[in-house]
Amino acid sequence: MPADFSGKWILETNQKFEDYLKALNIDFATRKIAISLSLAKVVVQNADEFNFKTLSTFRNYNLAFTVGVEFDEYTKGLDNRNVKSLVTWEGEKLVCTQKGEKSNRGWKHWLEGDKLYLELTCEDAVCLQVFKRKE
Ligand code: VL7
Repeated sequence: MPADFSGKWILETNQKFEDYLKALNIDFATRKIAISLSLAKVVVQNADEFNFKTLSTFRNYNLAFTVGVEFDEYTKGLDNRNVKSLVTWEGEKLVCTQKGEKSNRGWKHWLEGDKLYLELTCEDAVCLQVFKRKE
């Protein structure tokens, strides 16, 4: 049985998010808004099919994918880039590589206790977001 990420999650801590935003070339004003947001993640998981919604009062971002199937991702409302994305299981971690203009770009999700972890990487920036389950 793979890990089950399904549910609604609320951001609790967000380390080095601004470094990640800078690596994506997000402008100063947008960065200041972005780092002040309370983010929620809504995950629907059916076997290896996923739907991730990242929600905020400023912008939302939706991503649907199947593990092991490369797809074209347009990071609409984020840095607005086109990447080739592939999500795979590495043990109990869900690992995404986003091939495109930016090197070393991707993310990893895993569970620890009742928390959802998300590590976001771009170039030499690594952001760690920890979410708690919404009651
Ligand atoms: C990660 C980071 C922010 C520009 C707006 C800020 C609004 C809310 O890739 C992500 O999640 C994966 C893994 O869960 C699934 O798609 C999204 C959060 C956004 C990039 C870039 C700031 C502009 C943020 C949508």
